[in-house]
Amino acid sequence: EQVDQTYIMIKPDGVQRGLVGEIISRFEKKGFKLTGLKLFQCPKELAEEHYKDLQSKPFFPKLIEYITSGPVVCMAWEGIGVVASARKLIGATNPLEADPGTIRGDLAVQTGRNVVHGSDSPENGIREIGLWFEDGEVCEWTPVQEPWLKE
Ligand code: DAT
Ligand code: MG
Repeated sequence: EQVDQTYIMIKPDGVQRGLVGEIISRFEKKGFKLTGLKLFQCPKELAEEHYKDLQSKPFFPKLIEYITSGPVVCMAWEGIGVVASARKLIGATNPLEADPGTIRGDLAVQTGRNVVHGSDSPENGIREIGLWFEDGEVCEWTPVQEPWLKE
């Protein structure tokens, strides 16, 4: 199976609401490998680059304001099928449409305050990790639990 990388980010509302531990736990407990982690105040230019595909949307200025409104938690996660699986753990973009049991379904109510980001493809996972992390900030390591997660 193909090992992928995804960029997961706890947005400023998740940090302010004290949900950092709760959100990290969900990916940890699932069995994915954390390879990068930092608290970071995002500059406007980086937020704009990250969301450049949404540039023409009417909500773009508010989205940039939101993402830069306080520190975010930047994470890189690795695993088989991690991109699609993380999107399932996160739930639908609109938290009112997100299934119970998902992060947005359990912890949020508005699209504009949906607490977490997850890459939408393996290519974007690599692109976004490259955007948000400097060289040397992503670690290669082998968790002791690995033989108990994969046969
Ligand atoms: P996702 O974060 O589920 O990948 P997306 O990539 O389509 O969703 O949009 C990125 C973010 O932009 C999303 O998390 C919240 C914001 N957003 C998307 N659609 C929106 C809308 N119709 N109104 C306000 N904000 C929106
Ligand atoms: Mg997206």
